[in-house]
Order: sequence, then structure tokens, then C-alpha cells
Amino acid sequence: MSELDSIFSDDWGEDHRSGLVAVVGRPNVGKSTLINAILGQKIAIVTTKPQTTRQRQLGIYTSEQAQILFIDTPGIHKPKSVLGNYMVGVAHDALKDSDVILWILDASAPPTTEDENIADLFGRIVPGTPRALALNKIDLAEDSAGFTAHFAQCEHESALPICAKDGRGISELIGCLIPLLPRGPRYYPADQASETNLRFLAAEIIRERIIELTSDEIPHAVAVEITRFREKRRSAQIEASIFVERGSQKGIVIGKRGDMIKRIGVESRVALESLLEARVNLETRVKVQKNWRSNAEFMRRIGYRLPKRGRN
Ligand SMILES: Nc1nc2c(ncn2[C@@H]2O[C@H](COP(=O)(O)OP(=O)(O)OP(=O)(O)O)[C@@H](O)[C@H]2O)c(=O)[nH]1
Ligand SMILES: [Mg+2]
Repeated sequence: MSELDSIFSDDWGEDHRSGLVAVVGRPNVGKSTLINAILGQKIAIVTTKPQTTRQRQLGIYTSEQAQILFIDTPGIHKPKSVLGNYMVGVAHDALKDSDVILWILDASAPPTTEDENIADLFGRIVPGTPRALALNKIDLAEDSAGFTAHFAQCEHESALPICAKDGRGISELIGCLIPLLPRGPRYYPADQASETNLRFLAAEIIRERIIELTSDEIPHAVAVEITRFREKRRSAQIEASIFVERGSQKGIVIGKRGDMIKRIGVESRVALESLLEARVNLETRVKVQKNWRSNAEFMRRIGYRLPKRGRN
């Protein structure tokens, strides 16, 4: 809770609860979708491809009784690069910092050994932290009851069925989380939904569009750096570098006669205009940074908060 100590507000009653809830699970189970749905606004990007979220992000939910600080985390997976190690490390750190763990499972797919590994991880690194379990995507599940029973058995707790896409079960989920939180103050103003700055969110939105418009290894090999971000009255000038790892990937991102980069530009601009409520002039440049996912120094330069010495 140290990052919150300085933002203390004494406007709270004895029964008010607050704290950090780490939202964790396999990639693509709907963690970011859920946080956006709880907050009623987009603070995290969402795509159909796994391993979208790469950095920790705070989503702040405020009601009369509680302030829940949701930490969106990268999906826990077997890492294959410095970036992968970093992402899994971000999820581990969020678990260690949290007052409550919210474990998300995908009701539309059978449980995997990855889910079991995650359960083991909780036992190893945060055995005492209270935990809630939510079974997401119930709209796609034919028999979520069997799935729920399976996990209830091995976890000794019941999973709450939810649908982050249409909001079903979300108020019940909030109702389950609040009693698990410690008593505490409201740390942020009631109308603040995140700590994310617009520059970071702009880079994420461009990355989101690229992930959705490309396939195979491209989504994982893309990084976006905003090199200029100027807002003036009702317009904004944004310049972005799009990094890939190889010349062939650059060719794909640019596309035949520049078709793909044009489409990325148009879709990103539309999304940025709605985010900023301003007219946006977006310039993009595609660059090759060989094997950047294994280059800690480069990753730090473009904004990943890697520790000075690599994690194992
Ligand atoms: N049908 C359905 N799809 C959902 C639901 N929740 C999320 N999705 C979809 O699942 C995909 C992944 O959602 P994300 O929110 O990006 O998943 P994530 O867990 O944050 O993924 P990573 O950041 O990669 O770990 C997207 O296509 C979402 O639209 C749901 O309740 N129902
Ligand atoms: Mg995510």
C-alpha cells in the first residue's frame, strides 16, 4: 500500500473499506474487459489475442461503502523473452502488493494446467491473501456448472459466474469483494477512475489496433512509443513510432502499397479522437528494432519499468 500513503483522505466512516485487488489469470480470460466494465470507461486495451496487457494499471472503483483499487495485470503464462519475464513479474508483484486476489477463469474453455499452475502460485507466493474467483464469459459457456464445481472443489471456494461483456454478475462480484477488503479510507477522489496518463493510453490504443489488424507473431512483436503528444484546445498532434523485430514484420505492418499502416492510422485516429474528445492528427513511423523483446535497455527506453537487474 506504500504507493497510496501520500494520497490520504480522511473522508471515511468506520465501516468504509478500501484496498488493492489484483485481477489475475491466464491471458485472454477477460481481465481488462472486466475492469473497463466495472469502471464504465476504457482504461485498459482489450483484444481477441492473448498477452495484450503488458503493464500494471490501476482502475479505481468508488462507492459509498468502499474504494476498490483494481490492478489490471498481464496474463500469467510461461515466458519466452525478457518481455515475457517482465510481464509475469508484473503479475507476481501485483499479487504480492494486493489485499485481495481476484482470479478470473474462462468459462468457455476447459480448465488447463496453466490454471492449476496459477493456483499453485497463489499458495507459494501469497498463501494468506484472501481470494475471490470469477468465472467469466458465461455467455459462451454451455455448461459452466460443471466447470464451477471442478474449481470449487480444488479451491474450496465458489466461483462467481460473470459476463464482463454484458455486465452480468458484476454487482454481485463487487458485493463479494468489499467484505474481503480491510477497513480503510478513500485514497483517491471519487471521480478518478485511473492513474493512467493519456500519453500511455494513446500508445496502448495504437497497439490495440495493430494487434487486432495483424496476426501470427506480429501482435506479440509490436511496441509503440509516443514521440510527440501535443494537445491544443480541441485538437491534438500525436506522433508515434511503431517498433517490430524484423524487416519482414515491418513489411506486414506497412502492407501492400501502405494499405495496412493506413488502416492502422485511421482506426487509431478514430479511437484517439473519442478518447481525447478532440480532433487528432496522427503520424506513425514503422521501425525495426532487432529482437527488442530480449533487449532490456531498449524496453526501458520506451517506457517499460524493468528493474535495473533482470529478473532471473
Ligand atoms: N463472449 C465474451 N467475450 C469476452 C468476455 N470478456 C472478455 N471477452 C473477450 O475476451 C477477449 C480477451 O479480453 P481481454 O480483456 O483483453 O482479456 P485479458 O485477460 O485482459 O487478456 P491479457 O491482457 O492478454 O491477459 C476479448 O476479445 C474480449 O472481448 C465475456 O464475458 N464474454
Ligand atoms: Mg488484459
